[in-house]
Amino acid sequence: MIIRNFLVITTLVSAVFSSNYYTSNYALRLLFEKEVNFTLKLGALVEEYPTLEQDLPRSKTFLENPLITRESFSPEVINNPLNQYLLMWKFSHEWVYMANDMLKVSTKSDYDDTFDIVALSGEIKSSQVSEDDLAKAELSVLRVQEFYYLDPVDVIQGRVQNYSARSALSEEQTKKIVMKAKEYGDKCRVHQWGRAMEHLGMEVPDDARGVIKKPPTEEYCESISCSAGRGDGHCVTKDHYIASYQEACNNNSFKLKRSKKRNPPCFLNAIHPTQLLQPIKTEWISVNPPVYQFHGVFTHQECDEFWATGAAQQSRSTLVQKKTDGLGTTDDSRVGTNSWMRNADSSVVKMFSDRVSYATGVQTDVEVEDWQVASYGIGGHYWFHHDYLPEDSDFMGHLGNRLATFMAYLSDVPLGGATAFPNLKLSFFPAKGSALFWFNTNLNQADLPQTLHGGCPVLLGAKHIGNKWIRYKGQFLTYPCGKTPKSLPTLPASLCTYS
Ligand SMILES: O=C(O)CCC(=O)C(=O)O
Repeated sequence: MIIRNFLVITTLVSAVFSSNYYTSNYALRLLFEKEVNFTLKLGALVEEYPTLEQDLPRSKTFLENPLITRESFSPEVINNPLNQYLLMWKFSHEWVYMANDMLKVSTKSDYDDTFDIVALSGEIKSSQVSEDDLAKAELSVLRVQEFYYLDPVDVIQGRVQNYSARSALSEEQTKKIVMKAKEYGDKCRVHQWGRAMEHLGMEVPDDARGVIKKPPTEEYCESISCSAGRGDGHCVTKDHYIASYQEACNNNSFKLKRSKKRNPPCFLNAIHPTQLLQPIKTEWISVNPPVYQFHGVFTHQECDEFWATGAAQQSRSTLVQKKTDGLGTTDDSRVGTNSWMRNADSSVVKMFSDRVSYATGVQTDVEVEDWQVASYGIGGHYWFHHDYLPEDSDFMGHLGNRLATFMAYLSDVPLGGATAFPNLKLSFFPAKGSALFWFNTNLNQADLPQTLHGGCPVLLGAKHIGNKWIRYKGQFLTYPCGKTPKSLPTLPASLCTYS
């Protein structure tokens, strides 16, 4: 009895703390692993106590229809936003009911030695997904549906473009998503999803019927952005930036526009002996602000090792503030996790830093920020922003502003997840081992506002990146202060051979 009470208490305590699955690809992966393990454990219990199948009426469905099995465990399944939503639903509803039923039956006399039943019940409850967390996942589903112009009929039927989820959404789940849109005053989505429900023969929630009878106009729906806006579900007028950003993320009409004469593609010389056999291929994308793209800077294995070094320490990403109270703020304009690593942490981190130096000429040994390893959750994104720091930021310290950003893509992302620069009409889709490098300020630390950029919502896949922000202070050898107030940095000629 004492053990049982202890388990129930620890269960409740950890349930309180185990929220925020929706922001974390890593936590969701672990939750998928739990789905596999709990199903196996349940199967073993049913084998041990044959009467359990009657006493736990849900067990048959659980065993016959797990969301994932060892055999089906694959990136395509676990990184599908609808599977992630279905999993979160299961861990906020069905597994919880199952855990409660288990506790009840464990008191029956047929189960003398019920420690294993109680233990599994406790394990399940400690992984419980909170209603709040699930509500954010609903918002994420709405975000990708709106942002990538998905047909809600497809989404409800479990399709994300050409990828199928493990099952369709149920009527109850769809209703909750519609009600989430209603809660944020998003009439357009309520109408779109409500019509989709009708089309699929589902019962539309009462609260949505009015909107279906009196739909908002098409012009109105085109003029606003709700879940696709700042990502927090509130509708805003779609201004030039939002429209350009959404378009860049969808890569609809943005083609790399560059004059070959002014912007020759440039190929890196192998300036370091380790790069002799594999010089880093560099493209000069934009002069003002200076933006470069590097191809094949890191091997896939190096990317995996780098990500694995920072994966387990991930916590919710925060926004840079003027004043650093050490906590940072969180909101749904950034749905993801991150952790920080320095050269001394592991040889792979040092090797990444060295590679940044070979590719760009910056020094990465002293007076630099740590590496940020970031990852995104369901429909995870980072709303557009600048990387340079506000002038009065505490974070500026003695190192000066963030002269440049080096961003390494540690994974391929099958759908969505581009890095988009709305002002430059540019978007870059993640390719594992490639990197972007751009200057946030000129050589006199004046902000370059055209570097506005964001991480577009991930539609399908896991997006992991590594960011190295290069502060102004330690870079005077390669990037000395400019001759004129507007002098722009460029990669030193010694690093490039022009074709
Ligand atoms: O995820 C991206 O593509 C952009 C990330 C970014 O802007 C940042 O971490 O500051």
